[in-house]
Amino acid sequence: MIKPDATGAGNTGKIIDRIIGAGFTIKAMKWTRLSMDDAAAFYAVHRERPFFGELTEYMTSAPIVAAILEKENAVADFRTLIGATNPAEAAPGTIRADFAESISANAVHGSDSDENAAIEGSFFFGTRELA
Ligand code: FUP
Repeated sequence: MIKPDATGAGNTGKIIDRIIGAGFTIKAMKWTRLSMDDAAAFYAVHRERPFFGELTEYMTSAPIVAAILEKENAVADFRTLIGATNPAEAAPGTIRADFAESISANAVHGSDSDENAAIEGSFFFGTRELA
């Protein structure tokens, strides 16, 4: 997912370019906006965390781009491409180092396992939307 800070700053195209340049194939993609219910459901695992309110407010503040990406070793390679959650700790040249504003407004989201990638993919897309 490309998050509100990045869509709002006009960085969507540059980020998609980096993703394709790193060898990912786009299987599905959409520009949309999360409702509060959507954001709360997507981040349900974080609902007891102190930053949950700020996170859901932020995630609904502007449009996002949701995508399903394919690559050998996609989960690990995407996390390498985007860098650490906190952009201050993200390696130089990663998407978060170059585009993120803060730990919450951190430009992109990547699934943390194949299992969660399947769950998060079906949160946004139906089977007919897969290329
Ligand atoms: P990541 O897997 O890198 O997206 O990070 P997490 O799943 O740990 O966190 C999900 C989102 O919660 C982050 F993208 C931003 C937000 N977050 C905060 O706002 N503050 C924190 O201290 C940790 C995470």
